[in-house]
Amino acid sequence: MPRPTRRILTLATVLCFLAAATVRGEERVDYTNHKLVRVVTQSPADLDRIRAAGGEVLDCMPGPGPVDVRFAPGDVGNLAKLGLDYKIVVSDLGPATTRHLARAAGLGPFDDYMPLADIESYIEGLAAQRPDLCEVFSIGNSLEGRPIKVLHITGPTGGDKPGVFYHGLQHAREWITGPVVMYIANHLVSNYDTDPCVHSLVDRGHVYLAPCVNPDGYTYTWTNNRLWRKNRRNNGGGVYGVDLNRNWGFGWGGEGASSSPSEETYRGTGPFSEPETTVLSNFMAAHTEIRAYMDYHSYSQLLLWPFGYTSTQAPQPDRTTFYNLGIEMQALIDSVHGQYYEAGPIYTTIYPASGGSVDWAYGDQGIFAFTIELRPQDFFPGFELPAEEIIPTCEENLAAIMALTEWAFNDLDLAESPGQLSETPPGTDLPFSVDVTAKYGSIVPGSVKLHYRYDSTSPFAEVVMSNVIDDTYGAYMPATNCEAKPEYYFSAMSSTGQVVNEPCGAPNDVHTWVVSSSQTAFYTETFDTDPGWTTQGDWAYGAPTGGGGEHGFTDPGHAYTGTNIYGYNLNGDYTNNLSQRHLISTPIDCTGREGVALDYYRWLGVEQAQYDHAKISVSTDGNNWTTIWQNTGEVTDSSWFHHVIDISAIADGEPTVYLRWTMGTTDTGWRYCGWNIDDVKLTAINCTTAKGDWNGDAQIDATDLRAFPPCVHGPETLVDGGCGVFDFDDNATVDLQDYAAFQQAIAN
Ligand code: 0X9
Ligand code: ZN
Repeated sequence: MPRPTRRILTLATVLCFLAAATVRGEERVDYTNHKLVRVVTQSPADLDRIRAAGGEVLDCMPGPGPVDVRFAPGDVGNLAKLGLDYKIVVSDLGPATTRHLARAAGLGPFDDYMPLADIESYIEGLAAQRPDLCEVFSIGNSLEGRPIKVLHITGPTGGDKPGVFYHGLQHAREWITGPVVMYIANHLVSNYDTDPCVHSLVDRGHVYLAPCVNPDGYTYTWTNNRLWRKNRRNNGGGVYGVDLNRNWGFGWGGEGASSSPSEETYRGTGPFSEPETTVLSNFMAAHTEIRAYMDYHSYSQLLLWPFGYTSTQAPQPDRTTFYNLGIEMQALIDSVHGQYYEAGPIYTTIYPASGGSVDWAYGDQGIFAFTIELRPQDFFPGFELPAEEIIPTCEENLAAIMALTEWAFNDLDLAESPGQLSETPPGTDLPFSVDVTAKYGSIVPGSVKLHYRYDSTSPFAEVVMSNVIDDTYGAYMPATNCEAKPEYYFSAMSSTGQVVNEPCGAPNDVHTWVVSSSQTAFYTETFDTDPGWTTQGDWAYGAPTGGGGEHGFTDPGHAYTGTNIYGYNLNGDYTNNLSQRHLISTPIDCTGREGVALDYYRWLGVEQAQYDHAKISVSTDGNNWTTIWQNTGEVTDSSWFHHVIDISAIADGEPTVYLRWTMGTTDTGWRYCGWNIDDVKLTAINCTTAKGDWNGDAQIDATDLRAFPPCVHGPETLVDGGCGVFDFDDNATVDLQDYAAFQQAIAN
């Protein structure tokens, strides 16, 4: 099913700036025993009646149909008198608004939300842990005089380096945004020594992270009003707060911002009227190395880029860059926990909003600026995302922000060309290609290189890649045999002097290549004669008769090949209330086999997996079984189906391998035709390379001779590289004793 467009939902949820009580806000707001009620309205007049009964309509565009309403305890009694259908969704809104009292001790940093002091201690703790990589400093003070703290992370290498700036909590109630920034900090610091890509990123640039840029507002959400959004400017008349994300000086005062101090989107008295936006913009303007920016918000799962003040988009080529980065991040987020974040420019994807930080960062400073609205998708739970979702939200967003950071820190973009092969047969050259584009400077001619080796213990060889077409560069790695385990990476140099590797952790992280011939059968059982396998229950050897089919289809009327098969009840359906009944093969010898796969034909009928079961398992001793396949839904084959299952993890190299097909258990109703199986094979990678045939081309000649000296002078002991073909005397070392035999082989 294609993804539904979330546009309408989004507008309905995010536009809603919640309770009027949250706007003025000096008093302590506590919703203990207030109820969230879903009331089904018939007409606009019903909305007025709900309000008259004391209900606060929370939907932004309430129409006829279900509407979310908050009722104070004293007003709940009025609900029944309205004569409308309703359901109490949350019986006590109190815990969410008073939860700051409840943070348990002994929790991990991402197990629950943290007050400001703990957030600051957390980043200061990281800096204390790795003073060689980190420092925490204040970039200036908030209105009430709280420091706005930034964690600066970079490796010890000097020189001019690019930077990125990511922050949370510009909007005070959007609590999930703080942990997301802290999580990025922890990832970079904790994995610097162990993850080659993190190490190289941290060395190559400045990462500036500020978990909380609105410390006054955030403090207020813990002490007074969980749903406070703005800063704490006293606007007079008992009205507080400027929406910091309407106060930035690019397109200030335009659409989607309010001039009214009591509104949630109040823009302030002028651009940068607030110390928080002034301090942040001064910091960004001073740090001209900053290339990318992320302003985390919540909620509604959106990934946004400029502009917010106008429907006009960024000019080319930046528009395409925003789009490409945006959809790459969107895909990465989706890949972690399957969460969909809609992506697009602010104005058209969420709503017009002027005076936002990303408009200024890009429009004024030329920084590639994004804003992500984090989880959840919907109004409920809205800003009060449950603590259990902190870590998943952090995880999915880490993937995206790492990609943005890598993009920002690389002067060149290198991407292995799409449609790349990763497997070739022996005896053919291995083709590689990479797309290289310059973002800063230009590509140094002749600097695009393929680095390769035939096994993980040899040094890398390098070849200059030639420009094939447009941005694509290609090169070949000379053919090898299928004992080789090729590894490779790409590199290129920018005229700025920066060398960029792909993958980013190279040479410690590399791509691999498989040299292999196709799978070939080493065991074949066509059931033309009775193989004498063990059968239980109604498992039988013989000719199928096309019976059964109470549900699904009947049994087959004929074998896949020949006359006979194994089937569970050759003449009809399996029975109800069945316990497990097995068909077990005789042992099969897989000694010396690699990449073993089960390859057979099936005709199976079985009910959905919560009712009836069919499975296949494998054993190396006939006692301990590993399931390799089971039905996950209803299966209704109406013809012979070719079924191939990789069993290499269990079967490779094993002297006795047993195969087992199981019928059952089944429940009390609905019978299907069950298992029918024919033409069972085990296949393995066919890789026999003659001794001396280095490149696997079936000739032993001068080409192979060239590879001999590195194999002798290279690693002493052969692990699994391609040099094994020169080990004529099989003593696990290629040496001069082998040379005589090799010369003999060339001569023949
Ligand atoms: O309205 C906002 O400021 C953001 N949504 S939120 O619900 N978190 O308040 C959207 C920000 C869009 N960005 C800019 N206008 N720069
Ligand atoms: Zn926000």
